[in-house]
Amino acid sequence: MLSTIFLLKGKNFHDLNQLDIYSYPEDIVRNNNKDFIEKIIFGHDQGMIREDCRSSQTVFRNHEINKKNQDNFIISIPIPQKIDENNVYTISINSKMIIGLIFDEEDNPYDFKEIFEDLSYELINNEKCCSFEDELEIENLLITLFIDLRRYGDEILAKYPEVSFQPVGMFIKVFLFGIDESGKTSLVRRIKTGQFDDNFFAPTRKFDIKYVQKEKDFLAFWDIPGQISFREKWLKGIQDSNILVYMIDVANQLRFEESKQEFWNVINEEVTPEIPLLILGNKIDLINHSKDNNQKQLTRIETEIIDYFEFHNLRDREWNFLFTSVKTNYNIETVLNTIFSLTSHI
Ligand SMILES: Nc1nc2c(ncn2[C@@H]2O[C@H](COP(=O)(O)OP(=O)(O)O)[C@@H](O)[C@H]2O)c(=O)[nH]1
Ligand SMILES: [Mg+2]
Repeated sequence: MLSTIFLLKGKNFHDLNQLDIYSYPEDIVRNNNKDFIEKIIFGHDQGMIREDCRSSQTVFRNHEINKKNQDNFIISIPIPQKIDENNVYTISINSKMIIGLIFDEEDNPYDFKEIFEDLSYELINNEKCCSFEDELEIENLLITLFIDLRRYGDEILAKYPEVSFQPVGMFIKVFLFGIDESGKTSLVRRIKTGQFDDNFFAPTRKFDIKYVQKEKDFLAFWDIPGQISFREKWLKGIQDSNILVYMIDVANQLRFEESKQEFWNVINEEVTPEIPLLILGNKIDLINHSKDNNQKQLTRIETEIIDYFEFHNLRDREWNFLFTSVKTNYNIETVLNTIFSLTSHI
C-alpha cells in the first residue's frame, strides 16, 4: 500500500539544507535521515539504482530541460529504489524537482508505473494545477496524487488480482462526512481499534483513509477534513463510494444549521442516487434521558432531527438513521451491520 508521497524542490540539490521538502501524510524528514534524500537524488542523477553511494557531491544534471518549451514540465521515467526498508519510486520534473512514492515492502512499484506517469502529466501539464511556486498548490497536488494512486492501489491492484486465487469479501468504500467535532475520526478509531479517548487529538488538516477488515470484508473509511482548501479534492472521491455516512453531533444544536448546510452541499454535489446513505446522530450520551421514557424520547428527538434537516427531501436515495455514542460504544456494531446491509448488493 502506498504510504507516503513527497516532493523535493531546490535550486541546488547539492545542498540538502536548501531543499524544500513536502510530504504526506508522514513527515519524511522526521522519519528518515539525510542519507535517504541523498540516495534518491543520486538515483536520479545516475538514472540507475545505487544503494551504496553516500557522496554528497553528486551532480544533479539539467539535461532534461527543454528550453523551447518552458510551459510544459518534463517528467522523467519513474525510478524504483530500495532504500533501507523503504520501497521508493520517484520521478523528476524538469530535473529540478522530485516527486516520490513510498510503498510497503511487499508492493511492486512497477504496478504503478503508468498511473504515476499519466496522473503526474495530467495534473501538471494538462490541468496545470501546480506552478510549484505556491506551497498550498504543492500540498494540494500531493494530496490529489496520493488519493488517486492509493485508490488505484486499493481498488484496482489489491482487489482484482486476489479474487481469482482466494475469494475475498466485499471492498466497501465509506465516504464519511459532517462538520468538524461531530465525532467522525473517533468513530473510525473506535471501529478500527475498539478504543475511545476524550482527549484524543485528531488533526483535521490531513486527509485520512483508514482501512478496517471485518472478517472477509474490507472497509475503507474516507474521513474528510474540514478545511475548505482540501474539500474539492475530497468531494471527487464521492462518486465511487459505496455508501455515504453523515454524522451529526446531536448535543450541539447551535451548529445544526451549519451541519445541515454541509449535508445538503455534499448531497447536492453528489449525483448518483444509487449510493445509500447512513445518517448518524452521534453523542447521544450527552443528551439526558431517564430510563423510563428512553425509547420514546429517542423517537421524538429522531423525528425532530429528521424534520429539521429535511431528510424527507431525499428522494430516490435509500437512507437510514441511527443514534450512536462513539464514547459509550452505543450502536457502533449496528453501524457496521447497517453499512453491510445497505451495501449488500455490491
Ligand atoms: N460525549 C461524546 N463525545 C464524543 C463522542 N464522539 C466523539 N466525541 C468527542 O468529540 C470530539 C470531536 O471528535 P472527532 O472524532 O475529532 O470529530 P471530527 O472532527 O468529526 O473527526 C472529541 O473530543 C471526541 O472525544 C461521543 O459519542 N460522545
Ligand atoms: Mg476528524
